[in-house]
Amino acid sequence: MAKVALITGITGQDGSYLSELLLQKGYVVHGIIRRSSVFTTERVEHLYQDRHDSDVRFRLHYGDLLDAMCLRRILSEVKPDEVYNLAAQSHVRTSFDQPIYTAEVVGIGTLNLLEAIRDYRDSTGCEVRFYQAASSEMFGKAAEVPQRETTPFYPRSPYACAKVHAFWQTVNYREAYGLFACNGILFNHESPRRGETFVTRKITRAATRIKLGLQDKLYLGNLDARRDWGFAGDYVLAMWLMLQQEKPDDYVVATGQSHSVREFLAEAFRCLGLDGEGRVEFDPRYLRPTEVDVLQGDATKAERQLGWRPKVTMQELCRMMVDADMRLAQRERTLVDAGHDATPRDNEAARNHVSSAPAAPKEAPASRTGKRGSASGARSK
Ligand code: NAP
Ligand code: F7E
Repeated sequence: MAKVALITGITGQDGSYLSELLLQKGYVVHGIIRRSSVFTTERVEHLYQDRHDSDVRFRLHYGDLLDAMCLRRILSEVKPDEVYNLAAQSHVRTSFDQPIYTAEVVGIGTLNLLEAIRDYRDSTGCEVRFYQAASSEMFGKAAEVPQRETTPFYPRSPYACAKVHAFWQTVNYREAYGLFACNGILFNHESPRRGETFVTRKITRAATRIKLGLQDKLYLGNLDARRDWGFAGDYVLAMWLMLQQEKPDDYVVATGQSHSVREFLAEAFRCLGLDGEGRVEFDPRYLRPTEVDVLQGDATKAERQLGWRPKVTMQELCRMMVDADMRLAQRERTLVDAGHDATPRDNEAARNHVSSAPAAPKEAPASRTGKRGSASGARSK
């Protein structure tokens, strides 16, 4: 019998790569998606199967981590062997604007899911393995470099505080109820599918548009922050490996190398043969009230126990993202050259996930226009 997996956050970057991996391994994959007035399934569109087809191995269910009842219903419908909890309000800067919502989704949402799994197991006798998407952000103002499983947490954002809560709930369900529950403490991982408001993608998107004359400038915050950037496609394998072990445990997943935002920026411009002079400007609105200066992971335990190793370097990752974004920019250039508006006003507003009504004046979609003062603040965090 094929194994059954349930993924929350299936429409996100990691959800899409994990779905691909599990389908390749012969799993039946179920995912939870939120109802939205616009399509959010772009990253998993290529995996979609019509329900009327025979041998459907990829299914989506409406739900939300905040809706505990529906999580229970979905569990009893799907009967999963493995649950991967990837859903989150995952943007650190946004978590300062929406701390309570972030804490509810990331913290209480995880608890809702753990409770639903415990009840499902106790009432059916079916064992379920649980993966929690923990984060290197939990190390925050880190006590040591590199950070490993034993490094104390010192969270520096509402997002990180909520992830610490979810981490310990996961450990507690393992110890209190014998649930097979693992925390993957993943360091930053990126890809061409990365959300456009995270710094790597914001840079590769802007640099390629600058190259093709579609944009003048890029506005960024703290260029000195250092991150351990890996490739999301490598990291989802570590998630799966954790749930295949004899015993549940927590693991750091990282490349072991850290680079500054400035270095990533220089690499992206170098890939394009672009001179960054005068193209990048500082905007204090992208600073965080409390910053995490250096994240660099030590994944020795994952290598020793899971046999996991990262395959893609920061330079290769940057090249991969630049190449993918260049294809998007070329498409946009072609439309513009043919006299079309490549980003019609209505579509642009929808893509920004903001109202096109004149909301409170926040920050400009700087990564697009290089101008300030528009109402599309949510775009370019
Ligand atoms: P992402 O691209 O931001 O995806 C987040 C997913 O969560 C989306 O599918 C989103 O759905 C869904 N979601 C948000 N709120 C939800 C709710 N209330 N109920 C159900 N689903 C909800 O994140 P990612 O980069 O793939 O990361 C996956 C997980 O790993 C997250 O938990 C993140 O915090 C964690 N993490 C990420 C990194 C990283 O570097 N990428 C590192 C460490 C940990 P919509 O499409 O509807 O918005
Ligand atoms: O910022 C700096 C910013 O938003 C990286 C999430 O997946 O990884 C991610 O969180 C760094 C920070 O990612 C801009 O201040 C400068 O120091 O790409 P980011 P993040 O905050 O590290 C962790 C592991 C997660 O768990 C999260 O879910 O870049 N930075 N200028 C900027 N960042 C952004 N977004 N935009 C800027 O303009």
